[in-house]
Amino acid sequence: MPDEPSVPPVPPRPAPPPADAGQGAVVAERKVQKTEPPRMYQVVMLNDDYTPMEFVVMVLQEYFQRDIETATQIMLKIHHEGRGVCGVYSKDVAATKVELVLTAAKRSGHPLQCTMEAA
Ligand code: TYC
Repeated sequence: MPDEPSVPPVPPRPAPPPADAGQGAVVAERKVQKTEPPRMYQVVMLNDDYTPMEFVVMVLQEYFQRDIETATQIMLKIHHEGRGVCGVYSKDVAATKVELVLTAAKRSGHPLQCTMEAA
């Protein structure tokens, strides 16, 4: 008796269906849209020895829409800990707020510094 092949022959694959599924129309595959939420940035204010506390509270009220109590708490936190978060915003808004604060500080002759960092 002749040797049997140990692996049976592989049958040919059926041809893939035509892209138009035989209907004369190409159907786009539905893909789940994944839109990442925009990256957020925190505006951080830094302590210094010269900017008056009242000016910092005014800045927090004016540019970060904080009420006087919250503004005072944030200012004191910065005063004691060296830095504090004024708010969290999209990139453009955070950059604009940093500019506004630095401009206001410079105009008033205070060395107040603030910056933005990825939240
Ligand atoms: N340390 C300042 C003072 O004693 C007050 C101050 C608070 C300054 C917060 C800057 O971001 C600041 N007058």
